[in-house]
Amino acid sequence: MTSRRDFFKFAGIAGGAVAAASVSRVAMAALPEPVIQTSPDTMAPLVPNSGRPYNPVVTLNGWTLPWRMNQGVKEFHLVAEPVVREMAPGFKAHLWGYNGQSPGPTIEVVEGDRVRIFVTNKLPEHTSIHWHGQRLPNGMDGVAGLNQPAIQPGKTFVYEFVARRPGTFMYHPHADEMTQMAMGMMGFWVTHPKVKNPLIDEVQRDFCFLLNAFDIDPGSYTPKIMTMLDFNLWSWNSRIFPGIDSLNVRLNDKVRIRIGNLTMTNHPIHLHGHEFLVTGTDGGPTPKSTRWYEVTTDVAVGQMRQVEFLADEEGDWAFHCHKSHHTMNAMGHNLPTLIGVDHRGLSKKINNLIPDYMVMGERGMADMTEMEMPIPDNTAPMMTGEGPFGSVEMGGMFSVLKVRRDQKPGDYKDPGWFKHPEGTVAHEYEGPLSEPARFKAEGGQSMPRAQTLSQPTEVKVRKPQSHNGH
Ligand SMILES: [Cu+2]
Repeated sequence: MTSRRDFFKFAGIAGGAVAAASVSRVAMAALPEPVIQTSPDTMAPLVPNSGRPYNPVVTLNGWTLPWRMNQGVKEFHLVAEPVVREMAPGFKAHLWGYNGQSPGPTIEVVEGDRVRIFVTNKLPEHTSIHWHGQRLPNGMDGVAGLNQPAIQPGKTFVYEFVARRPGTFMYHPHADEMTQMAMGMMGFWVTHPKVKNPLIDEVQRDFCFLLNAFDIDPGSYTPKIMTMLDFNLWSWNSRIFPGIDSLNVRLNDKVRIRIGNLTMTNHPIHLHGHEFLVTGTDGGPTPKSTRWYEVTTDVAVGQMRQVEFLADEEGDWAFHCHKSHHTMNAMGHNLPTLIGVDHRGLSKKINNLIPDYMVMGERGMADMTEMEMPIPDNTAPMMTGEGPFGSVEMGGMFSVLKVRRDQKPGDYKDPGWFKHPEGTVAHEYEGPLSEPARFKAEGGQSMPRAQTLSQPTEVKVRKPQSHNGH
């Protein structure tokens, strides 16, 4: 979670860039020093110290790339390279990314800025970068083979264009794309408006993250790059719950969240406790007449959505993808449904023959979070996360919006769990119970049950006999 410690870490990085920018003219002629980040923490927003002012974004479990001004041009240096990403505490993945992380750093500029981006390729194969959604000269669009030659290993290319329209963008390779995106190569891009724009509101909190997905076998470190659809890790900025930081805001803050989808399926992103408006897409701000309130918005493949709301309800509000298998981590899922099948005693007997055997899901899957199940090293638990009331039983694309009355303006620190006002938490009913009345009819009126079926059908489960008489 964000802390002052993180802020100072970040300040250190930004300081490095400032130092690089204030050295000699000789250095100015050369490439900007690449800034590398190896921590997966959410870094404090990078307040611009040169160029036009703007209200910076916060990248969930990520950071913004510092730049240097070179005769009015904002210069950035991206390094495509293998990285180690901690996807959740205790689980590390060997990915490809930019400047030490997957995703790469967020690039923030202002509408009208001339931007020069140096891209150094330290991968074992060629690459390129496509600036998804930007208006730019065709030769800067980054499709290897179509708009430029691919960047060979060891080479550095320069992209240069004017950030012509404000909005929410992303960048990713357009060379051996399936491999390079499956390995985690992508990043966020925000272009802030130059002047007050009637379609772009000022907000107190502005968050951004990319939806991404990986297929990493339990116990291994490297994604399977041939996977087309059946990914087993659903992540935000290459982090999975409980590794995704909470979004911490002050009560009555206006909040914007920018989301881009670089997975191979759609994600209905759902916020509890508030209604939001979709105020922007990858095409720019949405006209006001097209906006309506929702609590879930679908972000399709290759799309970006910008949602905004007033955080006017205190509490810890779940924020997640609504596909339930996207809020779980890797598991063996070729399993029959065993709800209702009584296995008591059975696993013990099988264990004598196969020591690691276990039966899953006979009373639902919630048990799995409490079982002491041996899992291979470097594996994220399937469903986990300790909340104030017990296991949250989630994984993957899940986080929490924390709305607090006493959060300071501009403070992104995790305030801890919500302290509920007396009498506002669901609790066990302890009064008298009566038998529920059951409606007796078999089926509806329109399709009466066939008279010939005299005996109800039941699925018989054959259980092995045990010595102690189960
Ligand atoms: Cu999803």
